[in-house]
Amino acid sequence: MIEIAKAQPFPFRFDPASTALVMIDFQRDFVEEGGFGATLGNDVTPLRAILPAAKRLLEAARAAGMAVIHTRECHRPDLSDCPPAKRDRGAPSLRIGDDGPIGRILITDAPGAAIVPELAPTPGETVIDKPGKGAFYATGLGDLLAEKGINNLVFAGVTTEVCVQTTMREANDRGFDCLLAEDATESYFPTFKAAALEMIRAQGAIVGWTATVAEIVEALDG
Ligand code: C5J
Repeated sequence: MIEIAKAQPFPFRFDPASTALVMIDFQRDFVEEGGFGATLGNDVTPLRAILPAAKRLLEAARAAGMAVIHTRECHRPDLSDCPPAKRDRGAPSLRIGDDGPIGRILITDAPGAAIVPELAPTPGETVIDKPGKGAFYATGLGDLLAEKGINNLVFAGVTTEVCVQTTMREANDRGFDCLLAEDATESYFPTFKAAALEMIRAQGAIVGWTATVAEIVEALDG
């Protein structure tokens, strides 16, 4: 067992052998110009800025022997897993499945759906493609974690209040103890990120814990 003493709202204890790092949607579509996030009118610069911290966390988790799981929000090329209710919202000019500057928006085999090279999965790491915001909906993630005997999850990813928070809440309901790396997650909206972090750790860690990458890495290295 190791402990992150400075985690909020109180120390977070975990065994790396039964903990997975979940890297949520570090895809070109969210962090690059021309991708899904940018087509919705967002500035992607803040999301790009966290990539070094996310890389540091990823490398520390790998070195500690933790399981690493990456997720991607994306849809089948025929859009059969994309409800019209999802596709019809957002930017009217460029919708999910349309051809954009880095390929079809949020489509499985399009260049924009790829995980950014800095955080690319290694051959042994699992990549979960998810049609929803949460990583448990319509995926094999729950079964995979059960097979691996995982009971704690450390999260990084984008965006904080959408896919990261949704997945963390789902995980919390399923009985996982969850920690979010504060500086390895980002939102297009600074106030949304701040509120999400507060919501997660409020009321005695009602959804989970938060800690900085430095605090997590220090605990893993120690
Ligand atoms: C969004 C995500 N923001 N990965 N997706 O639509 O958070």
